Amino acid sequence: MSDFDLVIRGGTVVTAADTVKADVGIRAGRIVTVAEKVDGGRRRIDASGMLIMPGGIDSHVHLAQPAFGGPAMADGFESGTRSAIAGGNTTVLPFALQPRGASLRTSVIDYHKEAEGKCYTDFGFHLIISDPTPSVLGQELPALVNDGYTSFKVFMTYDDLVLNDRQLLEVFDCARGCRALVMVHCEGYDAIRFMTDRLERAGNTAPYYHAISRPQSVEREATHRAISHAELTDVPIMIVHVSGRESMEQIRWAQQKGLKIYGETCPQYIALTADDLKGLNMDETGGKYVCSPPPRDRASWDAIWEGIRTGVFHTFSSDHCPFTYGSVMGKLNPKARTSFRWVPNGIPGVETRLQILFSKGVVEGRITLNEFVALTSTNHAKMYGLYPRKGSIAPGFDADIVIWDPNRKETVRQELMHHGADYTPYEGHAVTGWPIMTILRGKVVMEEGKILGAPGDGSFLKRDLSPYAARPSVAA
Ligand code: DUC
Ligand code: ZN
Ligand code: ZN
Repeated sequence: MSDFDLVIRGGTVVTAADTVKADVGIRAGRIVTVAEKVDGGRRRIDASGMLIMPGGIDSHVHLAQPAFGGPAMADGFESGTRSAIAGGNTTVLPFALQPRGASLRTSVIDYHKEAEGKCYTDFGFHLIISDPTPSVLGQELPALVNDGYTSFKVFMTYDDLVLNDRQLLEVFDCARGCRALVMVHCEGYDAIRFMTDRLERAGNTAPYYHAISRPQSVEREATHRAISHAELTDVPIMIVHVSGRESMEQIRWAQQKGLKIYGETCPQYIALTADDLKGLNMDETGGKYVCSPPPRDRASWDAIWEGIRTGVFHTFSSDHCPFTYGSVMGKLNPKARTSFRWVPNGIPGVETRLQILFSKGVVEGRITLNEFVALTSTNHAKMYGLYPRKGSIAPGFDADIVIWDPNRKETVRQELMHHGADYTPYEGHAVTGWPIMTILRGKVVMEEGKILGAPGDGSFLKRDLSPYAARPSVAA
């Protein structure tokens, strides 16, 4: 008679710290034991030759976000989290967005209604603050942080979202007081508008010019400005979706000065380039790759790897932000055909994040297995207040596990995907390493690409304060 619900046998357990041959015993959704040999188990899984890793935590995904009159996102909570488990993830953190003029609390309540009963993964919410009124900063935000929404994102570009410098400073100052972690989208609004207007006047409207309209200098300037504001207000910030050397070096410079500046990067910055935006022949197929910041060039891939290997970046997220390509409701909407300005920004990626990093990172010898786990799971849990519940394989942690075949060779293809988009920007990319089973709190929810979980399996995660956010000052 066994007292384990599930035992995973014969595999190699990989955490951010260790790589050991061990069995894992699971009871009531939690890991109970990790030992050389675990007997029994109502269900046993033979993981010989496989890696047993913490389920992926993707701390940067966009699902069911308001469209502001533009095309709707291709993924709501159901298809987005289905895609996530197919890609070996067990937790996602999407964004509850406050439209201007709306209450932050109401935006969160509405977002919960969207998610209710639909999620295949566990999930928490970051907030997006677009309207930092005195009541938002004075009451709503601190109350929401207290309720487990302990991080939020602000934007330095986009008509509907951009905050000016004074607003950024007020928001950072508020984050310091309520100990929230701030994520910053660093691209300069005025520079992008100037470039966009100029390109359009010259008739350069193809999707490729999206990349020309927001070069690395625009990202670097905004990154530096965000860092300076963080220094002035003495608050830690996370610079998200860093695309290349210029911004990476700003973050490194700040870290070397002793500032608490954290960095995130994404698959598109090690696997795509601006040339992908040219499409087949400087045509609209380039719209498939339009995201912000845009993919750069191969030298930028090297810079991103330098940042990953030297610890400038703490998290590797997908920035999953999917739109359909072939329908008039997505990347090819009638307005988008007139200029890159109107092509919705964002690409799908939650299902291919782990494979791309594993392949280019572990298989090609740039990072260790343990660094892979840190970058895709553990650091996300630590950064966003989910540790020690999520993000490792040890007694007491939720039994969120991906069983990974390190030798499986696949070619990424749309027909393998479970997302709501009608394409993957990684079509044709050859990878080595593939998730063969995803386990959410002890339940097998994906096996060999087959979805066994159900919408509603996923629970909302009220998150702790991030240990990386502002700390209370120590009395002298
Ligand atoms: N920023 C994101 O974080 N995601 C998609 C588009 C964007 O600008
Ligand atoms: Zn962003
Ligand atoms: Zn994003």
